[in-house]
Amino acid sequence: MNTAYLSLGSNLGNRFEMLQDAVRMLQEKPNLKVTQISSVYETDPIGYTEQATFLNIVVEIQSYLSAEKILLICLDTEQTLGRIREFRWGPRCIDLDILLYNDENIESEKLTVPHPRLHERGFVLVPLMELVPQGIHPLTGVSFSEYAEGQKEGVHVWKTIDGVDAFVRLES
Ligand code: A4P
Ligand code: MG
Repeated sequence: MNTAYLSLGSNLGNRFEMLQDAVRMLQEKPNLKVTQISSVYETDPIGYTEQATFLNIVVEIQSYLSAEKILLICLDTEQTLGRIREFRWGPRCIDLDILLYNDENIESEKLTVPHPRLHERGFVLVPLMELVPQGIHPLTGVSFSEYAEGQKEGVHVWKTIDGVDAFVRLES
């Protein structure tokens, strides 16, 4: 069994419903289980800053699928929910990234794991630390909490969540 962490973000349309729909779609996959979910955070945009604030979550999944297969599920979920890629780091109704896949280091044309920008983004680190408080970066050995120091500005709890099932049933 493999454990992976996915980052989900939305800053277009009904952001909360986008996250719910994406988690529901993940839950419906036969070979994959969503085992943990973070609080929902409202976060200032990073990269291209002239855009609306995001809602971000991190989920833990368990699956026998390869990281490449999980990436295909992420891309398929983005497409189904109607994501239009306009430009890099620009607004998106839903974005799913693989942060970690076990402690593996994967570098292929299509996939880089751990996610190359994981350690420099509060909107990823803060929710990830909720799920793995003692977590360390598998390549550098530095703890996520150490990386998160100084990167928590602009990352605020928007809604606390009481488990995956409660999350998908919440009224937006
Ligand atoms: N790819 C490679 N590695 C991965 C991975 N670990 N997970 C490839 C997912 N995909 C990976 O992705 C382009 C290609 O990256 C995929 O087809 C896959 O083959 P994309 O989603 O189209 O590109 P992107 O998301 O526009 O660019 P990028 O570089 O992934 O952006 P980031 O780093 O994800 O940043 N600010 C806030 N507050 N919250 C956010 O969620 N998100 C971004 C996007 C910028 N600023 C943000 C947020
Ligand atoms: Mg992405």
